[in-house]
Amino acid sequence: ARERDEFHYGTFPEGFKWSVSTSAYQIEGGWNVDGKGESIWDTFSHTPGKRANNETGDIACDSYHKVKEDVNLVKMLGVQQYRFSISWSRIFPDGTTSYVNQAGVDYYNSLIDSLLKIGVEPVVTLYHWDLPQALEDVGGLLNETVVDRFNEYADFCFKTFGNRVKFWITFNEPYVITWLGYGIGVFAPGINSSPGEAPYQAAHNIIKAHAKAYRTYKKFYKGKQGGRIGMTMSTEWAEPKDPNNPSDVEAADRVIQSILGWFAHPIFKNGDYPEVVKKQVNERRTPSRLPVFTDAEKVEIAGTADFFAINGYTSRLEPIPGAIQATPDWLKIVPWGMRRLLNWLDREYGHPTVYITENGVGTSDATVDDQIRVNFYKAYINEALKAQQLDGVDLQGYTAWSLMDNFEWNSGYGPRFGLFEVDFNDAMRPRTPKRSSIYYNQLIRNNGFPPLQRDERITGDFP
Ligand code: PNW
Repeated sequence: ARERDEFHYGTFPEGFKWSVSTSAYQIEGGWNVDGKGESIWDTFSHTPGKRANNETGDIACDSYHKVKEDVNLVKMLGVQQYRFSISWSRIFPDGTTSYVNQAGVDYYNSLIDSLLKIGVEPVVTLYHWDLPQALEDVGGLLNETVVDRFNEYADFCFKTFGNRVKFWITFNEPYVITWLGYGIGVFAPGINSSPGEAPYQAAHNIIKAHAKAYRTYKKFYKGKQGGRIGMTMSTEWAEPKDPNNPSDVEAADRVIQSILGWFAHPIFKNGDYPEVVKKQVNERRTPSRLPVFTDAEKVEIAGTADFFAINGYTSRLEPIPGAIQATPDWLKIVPWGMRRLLNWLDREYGHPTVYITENGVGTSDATVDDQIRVNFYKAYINEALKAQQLDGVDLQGYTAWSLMDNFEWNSGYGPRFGLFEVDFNDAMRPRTPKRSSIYYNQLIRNNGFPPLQRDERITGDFP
């Protein structure tokens, strides 16, 4: 059927950015050393019963002590970029600028400098879910003052690292932050809100904080530093049950609008939530849980991204014929969903420049013989190539999640997403290349799938 397209041979345009990603809490460890303040993930993971096997990120991959090792892995892959995140409370232990923890600044300086030395461009996420606990204590993302606190933190990072960092991401996946953290409470800070106004309030403040930091960068740094800044958003692809039935298409569209459009519409369009989302939320409950932007805020928010950064892993509509269940539970392997998602946002947001800032698959064991991940990357990246070459999506970069096995949030160390295996039973946390790291390196050297590779067909049985 339509989803079983031919494999497409071809290469990405010159200058395409291959990248690989991690986040601070998932890899750094060193949760209480050298003056670092606690974050909501420290608190959450120290609360019994919140994660699989009560595992924590206290040590994780011990990356705080392993700059050299990590940079060497990045080098082995041959990527042009490395996307990592800064731990806010490692820099500002109580979340405010009242005290700078120099050891934290030193750590990121050394990471950035080591990357530049091997010719790899740092891509820095400012917020990958680890809010300083001190800010949570005064209401966290639900308190509007977080907008100014985030802006001050971002300003400091631009000032301190911006002479070397030219690619900034404000927030990682606000949808996941808001629903998992403030709606159903399975992620930090574990707020289970009913009737569910908290996710909307948190989202509102995230969008304002993002916009304020963008404006700060543009006004004070962009001119002399010449970098770019955006927000990483995520969604599953929602496939209409019957693509020829307009009401099915509309229903699937609503799903994407309420996950991705919730954030992308204000930023890429008119500074406000999508009409379908407003209608849906406003109708469901009175008074509405959806906060309202003032006209001045709309003006400040609209147009605050220099590129569209998207994380894509999976697709839904029960059941997608041929979808393969992977690890974790929510991840079903549907490579063609990536192509459709890229096309959807290309059309919806007026042909933006797009970077895939995460894509990957977990396995339930630590094996380095990870043929399933090889097949996954091959199939998903090939669909991304089709979107770029056949459909004209302005895709300029692709990022694999993740550089190495790490703390997979409330699933602990069960799901393994790494291109490198990490032995969490060994105090030295040794890293070992998996088969997929060798494959990814080869793909990067080829810049895709040149026709020469014709004999090398997908052997897996992905849809
Ligand atoms: C991402 N979904 O989250 C995060 O950015 C990473 O920190 C995380 O390790 C990675 O995915 C793997 O889980 C997502 O339901 C969580 O489609 C859920 C979804 C997507 C991304």
